[in-house]
Amino acid sequence: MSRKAPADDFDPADDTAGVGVSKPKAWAAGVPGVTAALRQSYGQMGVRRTALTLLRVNQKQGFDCPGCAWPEDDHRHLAEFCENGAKAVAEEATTRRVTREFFARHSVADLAVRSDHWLGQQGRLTEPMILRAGSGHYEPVSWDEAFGLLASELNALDSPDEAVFYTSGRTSNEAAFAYQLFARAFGTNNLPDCSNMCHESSGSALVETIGIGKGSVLLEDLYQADLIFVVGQNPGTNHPRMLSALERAKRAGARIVAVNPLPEAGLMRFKNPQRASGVTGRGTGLADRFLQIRLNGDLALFQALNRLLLESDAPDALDRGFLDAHAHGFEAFRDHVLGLDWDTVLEATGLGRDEITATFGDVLAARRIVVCWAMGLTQHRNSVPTIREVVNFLLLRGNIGRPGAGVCPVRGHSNVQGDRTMGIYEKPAPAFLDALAREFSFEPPREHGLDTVEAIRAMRDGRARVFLGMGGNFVRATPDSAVTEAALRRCRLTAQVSTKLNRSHTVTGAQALILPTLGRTERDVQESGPQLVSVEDSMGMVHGSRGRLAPAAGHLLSEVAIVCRLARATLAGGEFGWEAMERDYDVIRDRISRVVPGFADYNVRVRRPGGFTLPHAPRDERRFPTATGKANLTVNALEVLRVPEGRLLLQTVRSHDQYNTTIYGLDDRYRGIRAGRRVIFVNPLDLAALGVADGAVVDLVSEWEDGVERRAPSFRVVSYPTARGCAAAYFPETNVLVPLDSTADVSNTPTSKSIVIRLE
Ligand SMILES: Nc1nc2c(c(=O)[nH]1)N[C@H]1C(S)=C(S)[C@@H](COP(=O)(O)OP(=O)(O)OC[C@H]3O[C@@H](n4cnc5c(=O)[nH]c(N)nc54)[C@H](O)[C@@H]3O)O[C@H]1N2
Ligand SMILES: Nc1nc2c(c(=O)[nH]1)N[C@H]1C(S)=C(S)[C@@H](COP(=O)(O)OP(=O)(O)OC[C@H]3O[C@@H](n4cnc5c(=O)[nH]c(N)nc54)[C@H](O)[C@@H]3O)O[C@H]1N2
Ligand SMILES: [Mo]
Repeated sequence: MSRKAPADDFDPADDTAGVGVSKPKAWAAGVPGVTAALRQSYGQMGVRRTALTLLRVNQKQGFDCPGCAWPEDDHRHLAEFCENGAKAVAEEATTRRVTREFFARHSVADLAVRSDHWLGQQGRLTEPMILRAGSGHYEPVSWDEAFGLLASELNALDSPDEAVFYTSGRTSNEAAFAYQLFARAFGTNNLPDCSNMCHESSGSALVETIGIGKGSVLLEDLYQADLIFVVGQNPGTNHPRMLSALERAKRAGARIVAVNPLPEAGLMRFKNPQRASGVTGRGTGLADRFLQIRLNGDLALFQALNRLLLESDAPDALDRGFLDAHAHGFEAFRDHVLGLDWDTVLEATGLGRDEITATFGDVLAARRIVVCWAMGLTQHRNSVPTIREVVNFLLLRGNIGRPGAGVCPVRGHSNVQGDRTMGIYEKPAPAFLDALAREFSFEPPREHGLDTVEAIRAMRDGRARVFLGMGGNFVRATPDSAVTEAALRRCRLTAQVSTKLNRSHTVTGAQALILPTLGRTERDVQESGPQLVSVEDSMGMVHGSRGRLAPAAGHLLSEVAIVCRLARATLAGGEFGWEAMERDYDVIRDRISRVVPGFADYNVRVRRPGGFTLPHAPRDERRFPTATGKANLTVNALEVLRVPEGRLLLQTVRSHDQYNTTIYGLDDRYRGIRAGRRVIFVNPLDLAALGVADGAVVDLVSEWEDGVERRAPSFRVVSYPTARGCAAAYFPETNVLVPLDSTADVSNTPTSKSIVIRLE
């Protein structure tokens, strides 16, 4: 075994040899969840601030939790937050500060070798900072000079398409709308976002099949469902409040089928901390059936269920009335699926035929079915066909557009769905651009812009030279870390609008800017008074969010103010009214209400308790605004992802102590990991076959068709009950292994859940 020097992002505390490993937990949440959250919060913000802050999360007069996009229930508990929501809030509401003295002490070169964990732990950014060309340190800069530099670099480009305007998914509707308007007024649709790496595959598949790229269920539908599939998702860690909804659905009679290579604790058993029995009792067994599928086996599974439905002689196996009235493409779909080969299905899924038949029994017994999914379905080469097959499955029994049934892609970032609704999209619809043109009397660019992967290529090749990040951590969230870092370094200027320090501030262009901004928990006061912002959750509900805490520092500007001032510095003329928008966000909402369908009376409705629900044609009226005018059944070729001898298929996942690239701590409690992140979970039978011992330290080497060897050094092997052949390790440490060009067909999402690797 060859040993490599540690990667430059090593956390001194994250010593591979010092990792603690114990048995994975069989249940999630409950008291340890709450105490873990409070401990973290007290450490970051003290006891009094913790109480004041956490009581405001997701309350009707409070702020939207920056944790995830799971919707709030109408009957809110006093403490409508979860362990990981509390950690997200504590991370933002921390009392620690990154000051100009900090940057004087730490050179950029010094910061560049710190771990993600260390960088995040330094606290909130407090004033705008500049890294001048040739300098090794960030130094303070006035807002005016910062905007002036960005404006002059933008205006010096040969074409507006040499600028990249990235967005992460925490940005409010108001800021997102202003930001896309600025990019388009400047002259480009280069608006990549985190969604390109996240649910883009869901959007692509859903737009084609049902005519709208959003989920079709509301919380009430879950409570009325007979059967709920949770596929490729780890809600115990990533959407903890979803567990309460699943528990309630179960009490109302739903069966739950979990489809996952890992027996995730939250799916197996859940103790609700907000009910007495959750503190003392055994909790609720959530999944009635657990299908331990192989990575990438889901297309085969759903196609097999579809074949069983087509062959069934149960009189109501298919909803003929629905198919005749609303579906297109039945014959071609049927002919394709009837040719499905069972051996291929069993190979791809790793499941027994009896398991699939038994699941089919659940399906036949259920009138109303919901399928929920997240990254386990979206980050593979064939993600779009897989999700299309899920839609086929639901359409066959008329499970879209009626209560208790539908598609439920569970979104990640708390406003990632809203940002897209507001026009953060590199491929805007012509109707959206027409409306924008009318409202603001200008000609927006029509050519499609760059998505995330294309933006990296453009910077790598010198075709894009100024990068602006509205939130997020571009350098760390993206694939092929070495390539991406080199790409960013080629830029003339990289600028980040951020709340916290992260790696993207340390891997810079010739010049760099840090533009510190308010977080969701903070008061946003402009000339007209305190402002309200709004967000859209995973189920298309829009509601207001008001921060209550004093801003982390006096110099912070809101994201809206940053965009409006940058626009005024950059653009000559135009009828945009940036000053009015910055002064009063009601002005932005008025303009949104005239551009984006579904937002009429925005300012009135956003102030109603609970907000309002956006229209969704398939859900509301069984209308499918697709190219055919109907719901499209699709033909999806099944190809088994075969891994060569001696290799494993690796998925990159989140631990319980992280929020994407923000590392809260080094534990992953449910999976039994303490004090370390450089671990790889492998099935014991695979370890035996590979001749690698549990506890061994190995390098992970990815193998891809381009022949380039990508290596992530020093991971401790953990024998773990994952599906055969399917390993798991945490991102972002493993992003270095994901080839830039290995992306999903159609959606161009990096294949972060299926990377062929060998252990060395
Ligand atoms: N606390 C916390 N909350 C978060 C986040 C966070 O980092 N921390 N991130 C937010 C964001 S942006 C997002 S997108 C969501 C992500 O939420 P998740 O999608 O739950 O996140 P992952 O950790 O990527 O987990 C993927 C899950 O899919 C399974 N899986 C992987 N490949 C396959 C497959 O081929 N088939 C099947 N059936 N299953 C598979 C994995 O075993 C794992 O359980 O969470 C959001 N919420
Ligand atoms: N290998 C692998 N890679 C992945 C994934 C995977 O599963 N595997 N998942 C992908 C997914 S699903 C996603 S969504 C992306 C995430 O990609 P990003 O959204 O780019 O990354 P985050 O880590 O969520 O961004 C964290 C940073 O956002 C800033 N921030 C936090 N709150 C605010 C705010 O209110 N305003 C502003 N302006 N900044 C703020 C902070 O500075 C913080 O450091 O990563 C993707 N990358
Ligand atoms: Mo995401």
